[in-house]
Amino acid sequence: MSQLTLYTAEVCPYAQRTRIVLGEKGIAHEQVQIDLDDKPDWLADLTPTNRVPVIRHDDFVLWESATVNEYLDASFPGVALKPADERGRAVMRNEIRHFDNVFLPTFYKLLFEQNESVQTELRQQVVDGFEFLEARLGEIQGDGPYWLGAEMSLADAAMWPFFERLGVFEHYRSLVLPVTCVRLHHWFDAVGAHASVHATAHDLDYFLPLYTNYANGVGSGVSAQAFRSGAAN
Ligand SMILES: N[C@@H](CCC(=O)N[C@@H](CS)C(=O)NCC(=O)O)C(=O)O
Repeated sequence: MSQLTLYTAEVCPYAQRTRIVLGEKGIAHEQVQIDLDDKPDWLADLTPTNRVPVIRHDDFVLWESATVNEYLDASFPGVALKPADERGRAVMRNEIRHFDNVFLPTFYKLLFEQNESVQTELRQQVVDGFEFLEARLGEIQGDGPYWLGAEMSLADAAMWPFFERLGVFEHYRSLVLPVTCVRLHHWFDAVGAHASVHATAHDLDYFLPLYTNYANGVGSGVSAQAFRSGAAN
């Protein structure tokens, strides 16, 4: 029987991606919680990124949520969380890549930004980003309701946790997902209805105090440094 350990943090949306995949596939594992404000020294020995999520599968250690999730999906039985054909898988990877490298940096820069007129510009850029994603869904989703169509995939697991935190952005930065983004609204509800996703979810009261530092621009971890400068994590 193989042993699987997930190094995670409850607040972390990237680790949440992996928890969704573990839940959706019903993979037995243990979780080790990492305090992101007081990371253990051994985390840097486990992963050069010094970030969660990390998994240890027997003697194999792997980090980076997108890579971890592909590995878990390919290595364990259960529902397949990727398209059956190579083209579909390539599209899925590009959707996640765009989200991580283009959408998220602006999204988080808005949360860190303290200057109100810059916030106004960034808020518009994020709304443009939502509209881009909405248009993208129109091109690839068909009748949905998932990102890639009728089946849940790693793309849903990758994006849902960040949309779950939208209330934080509304509270601190008056950002809302436009009502015209009908596909995105439906998608969020459909993915959130999965038991595996629901099991990882929290309400706004949980998130708001945890994001105060980011909203005040003072987060000091490696993630905060990256997002404050508008980089990807
Ligand atoms: N690209 C990474 C990002 C992971 C990440 O940024 N994790 C954050 C927590 S949400 C972290 O561990 N940060 C450590 C720190 O801020 O010191 C992934 O997809 O796994």
